[in-house]
Amino acid sequence: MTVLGHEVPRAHRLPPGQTVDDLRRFGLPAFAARRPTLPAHPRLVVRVGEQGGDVPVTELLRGHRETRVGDLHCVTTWSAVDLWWSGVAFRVVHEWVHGVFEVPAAARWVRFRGLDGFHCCLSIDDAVAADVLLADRLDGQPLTPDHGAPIRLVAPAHYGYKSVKHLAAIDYLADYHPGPAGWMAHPRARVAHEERSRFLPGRVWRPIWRAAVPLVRRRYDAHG
Ligand SMILES: Nc1nc2c(c(=O)[nH]1)N[C@H]1C(S)=C(S)[C@@H](COP(=O)(O)O)O[C@H]1N2
Ligand SMILES: [Mo]
Repeated sequence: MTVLGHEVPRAHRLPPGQTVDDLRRFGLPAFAARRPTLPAHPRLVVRVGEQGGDVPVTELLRGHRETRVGDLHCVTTWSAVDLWWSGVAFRVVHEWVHGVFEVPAAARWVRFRGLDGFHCCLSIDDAVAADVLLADRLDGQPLTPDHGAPIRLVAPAHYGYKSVKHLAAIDYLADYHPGPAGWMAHPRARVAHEERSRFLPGRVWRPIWRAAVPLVRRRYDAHG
């Protein structure tokens, strides 16, 4: 990015409390050992109350592919920047769901579930933002198992735990469900507002989460 002809250093565009690092496989420590068996072709199941079925995700990817640059901001204060994700906007999937099922007005949350059992909710309002993608490619290559193959959610305006890897199912729900991240996850988790976790202000969480990084890295390195 240039402003008045001067290149703005990347770090100056980071959200509060973040520093740049490389993209490496990461997540909750309990999920480091969970390497799900991956299907060759993505399958995405949707549930809306008692209704449900398969989302034609391969067709939607074919017809609505877009490529966007987006950063991944982990709550533990590292950010991987300038990642080129390619996939279909969640809002395209959301419109397809509305065309096929009766979605009650009370369903204000969508839960994203991964093949490893991890899951997390976004409010519908946050999920339909233009930059929320179901991505199957990163930097021009098919997603690797490390980074969420066959498809993952990418929600760059929210902390990394919302960007669920190995996406298998989406559920329309009336209530927020914290999932395995529990109190560590914030219902909205907007990086611009530093909504890292519940109970304490984001800046208070910074050193606490930063101190956890070496331990989590060791767990993930042990499961290559
Ligand atoms: N299925 C699944 N998705 C997940 C996680 C996980 O453990 N399982 N961890 C989350 C967290 S906390 C982060 S920071 C990012 C890390 O993405 P990466 O492994 O591509 O670096 O994935 C998120 N999505
Ligand atoms: Mo994270």
